[in-house]
Amino acid sequence: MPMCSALLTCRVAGRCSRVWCGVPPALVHIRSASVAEPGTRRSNEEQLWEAAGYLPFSRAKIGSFFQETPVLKNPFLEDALLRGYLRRHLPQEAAFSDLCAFGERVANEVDGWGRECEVTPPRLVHFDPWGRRVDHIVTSPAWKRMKDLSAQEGLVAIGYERSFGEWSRVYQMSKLYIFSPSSGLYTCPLAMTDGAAKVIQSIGVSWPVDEAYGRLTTRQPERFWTSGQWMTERQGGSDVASGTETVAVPQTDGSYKLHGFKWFTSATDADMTLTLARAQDRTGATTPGSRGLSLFYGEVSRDEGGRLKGIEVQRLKDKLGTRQMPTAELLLDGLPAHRLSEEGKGVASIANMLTITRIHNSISAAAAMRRVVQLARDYATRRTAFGKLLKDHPLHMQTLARMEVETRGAFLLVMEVCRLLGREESGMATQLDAHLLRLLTPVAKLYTGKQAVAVVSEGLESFGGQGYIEDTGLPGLLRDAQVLSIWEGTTNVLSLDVLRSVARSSGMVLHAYFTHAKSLLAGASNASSLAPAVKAVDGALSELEDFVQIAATRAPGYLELAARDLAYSLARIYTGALLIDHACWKGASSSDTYAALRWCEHDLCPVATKQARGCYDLSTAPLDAALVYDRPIQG
Ligand code: UCC
Repeated sequence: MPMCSALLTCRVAGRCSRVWCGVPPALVHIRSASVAEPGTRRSNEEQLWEAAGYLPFSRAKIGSFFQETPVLKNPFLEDALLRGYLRRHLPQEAAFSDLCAFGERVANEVDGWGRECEVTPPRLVHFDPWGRRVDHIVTSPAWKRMKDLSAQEGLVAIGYERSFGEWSRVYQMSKLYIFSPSSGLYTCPLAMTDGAAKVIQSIGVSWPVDEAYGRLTTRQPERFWTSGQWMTERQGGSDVASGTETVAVPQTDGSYKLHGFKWFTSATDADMTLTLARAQDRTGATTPGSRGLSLFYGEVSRDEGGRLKGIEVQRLKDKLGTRQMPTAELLLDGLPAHRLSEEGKGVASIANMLTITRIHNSISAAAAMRRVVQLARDYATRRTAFGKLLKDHPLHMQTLARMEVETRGAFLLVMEVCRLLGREESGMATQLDAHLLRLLTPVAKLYTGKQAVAVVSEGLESFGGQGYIEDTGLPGLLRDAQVLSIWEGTTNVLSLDVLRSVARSSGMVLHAYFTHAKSLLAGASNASSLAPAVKAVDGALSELEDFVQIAATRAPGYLELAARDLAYSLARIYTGALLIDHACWKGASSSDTYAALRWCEHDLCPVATKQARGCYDLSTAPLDAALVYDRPIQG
C-alpha cells in the first residue's frame, strides 16, 4: 500500500491522486476481464500497479469512478411546501395518507412506467395484414397501465366526488402534481377528460352524454373513458373562429355527421371527443366566424369490420417532446355526433374545457419544476466536484435556491386557481372569486408555462453533461416542458385572453385582483421579517394601478403591445402576495419567509418599467417590424 501510494504520488499530479488513493481496492474495478487482449503487453511499472489493483481501466476494466444517479424519492414526502400548504388548508388525515401512499407508488412503480412510455412511443398501423384499413394507434402496455391507474386513483373522479368540499380540486390537483412528471404524459388525456366532464356537467348530465359523464368520472378501470378535445384544424389552433372548416351535416334523427380535418388531436386513443364544427342549414350553408361554431360530442368506435366509424387517422405527429402520447391528424368523414351547445355557442361552451385544461397545464408546469429541483438537490448530495459535494458549493446552492423560489411561486399561484375553482364548484364562490378565477387562469397558465422551460433548462445544467444524455431521462423533461407554453393557448394568445377578460367584465376582474392582493398583504402588516417583500408588492400594486389608469386613456393598440408584460406583472405581483401570505401562516418556516423575500427581488411590475421607457408607444410597432425584417444594405 505505501509503495502504491508513492507511485501514485510521483506519477499523478494534482487532484486526481487524492481521488484514486482514497478508493479502497475492492471498489476500484467492478468489471474485469480474465484474458488480456493481444497487443496489450504491460510495462513492468504497469504490472506493478496492476498487481496492487491500482491500474484503472486496464484489461477492459471500466475504471473506478462512476457518475452518481439522482434518486427519485416520494414526491409528496419530499415537498415541504406542498405538505405545508395542505396542512394549512386541508389537514384531513385521509388526504395525507392517500397522497403519501400515492407518492410512494409514483417513486417506486409509476415512474418506471413513465419511462417505458417514453422509450416505447405509440405507432400507427394503417392496414391489417390482409389489406383492410384499421387505423390502430398502438400504445405501450405502460400507457394502458396509466389509464387503469388514473381511474383507480381517482385522478379525474376526485374533482367530481367532492369529498373534501371546496378543497376537492386542491386535493385532486395535488395528486396530479405528484403524478405528472412520472406519468408518461398521461396527464394530457386526463386534462381533456376532466375538461369534457366539466363541460358536460355545465351543460347538463342527460342523454346523450350521461353515460359518457359516468365513464369519464368513474374509478372503475374497466368503465373509465378518456376524452379528446379536437379544436385545431389546418389553419391553426389559436384563431379557432376563422380556422374551423369542419361542417356538421344534420341527420333526420336529430344527430349530425361531421366532415372536416382535425390537424392536431392529442391523446388520440381517446374513447370520445368534444369538438367544434359549423352546422349546415337545409341549403348546406354555414355561418362564418365564431357565431357559426357549435359544440359537438362524438364517440370513437369501430364498425363490424374493425374500421373506425367516420374517422381516418392520417398520420401521427413527429413532435419535439410529448412523444409518449399519440398526437394525430384526423380526417372526419361522417363521424356520428350530437350537438351539445346552442347553435353558434360553441366557443363559449367549450371555454369550460379550456379553463380546466389550462389549469392542468399549469399544474404540469409547476410539477416539472418541482421534479427537476428534487432530482437536482438529491444529486447535489452525491456528486463531488472540485473536492467537495455540489451541495457544499455556495454558487450551486444559490442556483438551486433560485429554482426553488420559482417553483414555490408557481405552485402557490396554481393552487390559488385550484382553490378558486373548488369554491366555484361547491357553490361557495363570491363574485370576487369568480372574477379572480377568470383572470388568473390564463395568467397562471402563461406564466408557469414559460417558467417551467427556464427552470427545467437550468435544472438540466445542474447535472453537467449528464443532463444532456438521453437515457438519463433528463432531456425528456425539457422537451416535455416546452409544450406547456404552446398548447392550450400560446403566451401571446393567453395575454390577449387576459385583456378579453378585463374588457368583458368591464374591469371587474382587475378590481377583484387589487382587492384580494391587498387583503393578502394586509395580513402581513405585523410581520417585520417580511417588510421588504410587503413593501415591494405594495409598491408594485400602486404602479400597476397607475398603469391601468393611463392605459385606459390610450388607443387599443397600446394595450395590445403591453398585454404580455401586463400578464407577467399580474402573475409576479399576485405570486409575491401569495408567498407573503403563506409565510405569515402560523406553521410557516423560515424558508417560507426567505422564499417570499427572494421572489420580491424580481421586477414585480415590468409593465410599469417598460411603460416608463416608452415601449408601448404606437411608434414602436413599425420600428419592431423594421428591426425584425432588417436587411443588409445593398452594394
Ligand atoms: O392545443 C390543443 C391540443 C392540446 C391537447 C390538450 C392537452 C392539455 C394538457 C395539459 C396538461 C399536460 S387544443 C387547442 C388549443 N387552442 C386553444 O387553446 C385556443 C386558443 N385561442 C383562444 O383561446 C381564443 O382566445 C378563442 C378561440 C377563445 C377566441 O375565440 P373567439 O370566438 O374570437 O372568442 P370571443 O368571441 O371573444 O368569445 C366567444 C365566447 C364569449 O362568450 P359569450 O359569447 O357568452 O359572450 C367569451 O366570453 O367565448 C367566451 N370565452 C371564454 N370564456 C372566450 N374565451 C374564454 C375563456 N378563456 N374563458 C371563458
